[in-house]
Amino acid sequence: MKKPAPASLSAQYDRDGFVLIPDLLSAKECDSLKAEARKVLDENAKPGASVYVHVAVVSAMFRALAEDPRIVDILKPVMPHGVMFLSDKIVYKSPDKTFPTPWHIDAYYWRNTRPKLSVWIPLDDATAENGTLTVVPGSHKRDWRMVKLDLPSGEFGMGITDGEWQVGDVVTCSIKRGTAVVFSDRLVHGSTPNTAGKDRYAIISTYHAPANDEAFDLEFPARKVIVPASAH
Ligand SMILES: O=C(O)CCC(=O)C(=O)O
Repeated sequence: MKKPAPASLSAQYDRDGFVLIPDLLSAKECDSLKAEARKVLDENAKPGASVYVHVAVVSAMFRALAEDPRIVDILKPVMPHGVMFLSDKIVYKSPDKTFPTPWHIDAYYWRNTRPKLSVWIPLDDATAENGTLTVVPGSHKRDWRMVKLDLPSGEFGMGITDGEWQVGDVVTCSIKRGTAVVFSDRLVHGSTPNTAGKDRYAIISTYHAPANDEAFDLEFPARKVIVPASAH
C-alpha cells in the first residue's frame, strides 16, 4: 500500500469518506503506545471497560501523538480550515472482549456541532479475525438513522440496523499496526468480531476546524488548536 499524495488524499476522502495511510507509525512506536494504552486503562478506566475517552488528558505520550506532525500533515489537505484536536479514545478487543463494534456514524454522538473526522490507528496488526475496522465507502454522503441497541457490552448503545449495503460494499480494513484510517464523522463504520483470541488495541483521535468553543467542546479538556485557520 502506497501513501496517497496530498491532492489524491483529499479527493479520496471526499469520494469515499475515508482514506488509509500506511506505515504512519513504526512497529516500535506501536509497542510503546500499546504499553501506554494498557497503563492508561489500568489506572483510569472502569474495570472491564474496553473503551476509554480523554486519553490525552492523562497521557503525555498520547498528547504528543495527537499533534504528531505526521498526522497533522495528512490532516491539512482534508481540513482546509485548520486543525483542532478535540479528544481521543482507546478501544480494544481481546480474547475476552470479542464483540464487534456495531455499525454507526460518529456524528450521531455530537449532533448539531461542526463537522469532525477521526484518525483510527491500530496498535496491533488488525485483521477480519481480530476485530478490525469496517467501513462503507461513500456512506458519508447519506443520512442514517441510529436506534438503541441492547448489546451485552453496553458500551456502544446505538447503531444502524437497517443499512441497505451489500457485503461487497463493505471494506474490511486489514492493515498493519501503525497504519491510519482517517474517516469522516458521517461515515458508516463498525468492526468485525474478534474471533482470533488476540489483542486488537486502537487509538482514535478526533479533530475539527478551529472555532470558538461550542458547548459540546467544553467536555474535552485536552482540546487544542494545532493548525490555525489563517495558516492555510
Ligand atoms: O475500534 C473500533 O472497534 C471502532 C470504534 C469506533 O468505531 C468508535 O469508537 O467510534
